[in-house]
Amino acid sequence: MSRIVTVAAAQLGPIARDESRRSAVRRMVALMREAKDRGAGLVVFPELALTTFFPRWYFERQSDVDAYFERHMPNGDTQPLFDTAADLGVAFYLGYAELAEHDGQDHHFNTSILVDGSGTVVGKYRKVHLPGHAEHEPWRPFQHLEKRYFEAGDLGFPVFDMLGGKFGMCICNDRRWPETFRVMGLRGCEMVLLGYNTPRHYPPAPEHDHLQDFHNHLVMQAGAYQNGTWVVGVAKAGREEDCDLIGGSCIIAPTGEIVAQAKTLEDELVMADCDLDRCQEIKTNIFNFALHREPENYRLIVETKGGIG
Ligand code: CDT
Repeated sequence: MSRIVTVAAAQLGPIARDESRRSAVRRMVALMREAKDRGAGLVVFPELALTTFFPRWYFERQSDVDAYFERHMPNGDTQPLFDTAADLGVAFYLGYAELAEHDGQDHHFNTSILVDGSGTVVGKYRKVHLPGHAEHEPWRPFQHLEKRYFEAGDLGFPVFDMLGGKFGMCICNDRRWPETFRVMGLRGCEMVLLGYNTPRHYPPAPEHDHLQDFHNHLVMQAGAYQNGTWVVGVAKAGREEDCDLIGGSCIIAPTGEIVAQAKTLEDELVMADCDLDRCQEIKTNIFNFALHREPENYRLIVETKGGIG
């Protein structure tokens, strides 16, 4: 049986601070319909795809932060995504800010879900690597307050069976950490779906601004090759509220090669036919884990956080 999944990386252009969720969802539904017309079975949207990237602002009142979060998924605003998926028989990945309640306490996560072609949630991931800072730093031209507004994810890096293959998820900064891909690789992942919002300007090290696109592809291509998995990286791109976000959404083969890439910084579909069986080219050869890994020598990776050097 063929295991070719036609994937659409559904890049979004900027979402303004005053743009409603309904409007963002309308844009995503349009992309989903176009993707289906072009043969897609899976559509991948960016990180925090329902609103502007709100961690760029410091909010004193928690209620102003909570306004960007979803207490339920689906909800009235996002139901059209689920209905369209079921209508078209298309699966999707969606990034959003999740407000979960456990034991009477609110918990805030930067979350993604995997929804199958019947509109059913089949997997959830909560961002593990939260970048940026926890306190207001007025010297910055814009804030990156993910460490203030979110808790680190508590679900690890699971993989899910769907469309005849094994799918994993991660979110933006997670892609810079090889452990992210390796844990999913060890679970046999065949396609990693990931959304991102990456400003071109990095205030603590502006000398790296010109390397943002290079680093974006470097880490995703390495993650794909070193684990023999497809990687679908999807940006929210363009000038969003005076902050330039890189684009570069792409689909990467298990060999590490980019097979399709965005040409714009706007709403755009990037499509590829991805043969999941191609993962074996790498998984049974150069990165045959069972044959070549030496985990006894990697203990330090889980025994220390900051290093000992
Ligand atoms: N959204 C996200 O994780 N963005 C970070 C920006 C750099 S750290 C401030 C990223 O790793 O792309």
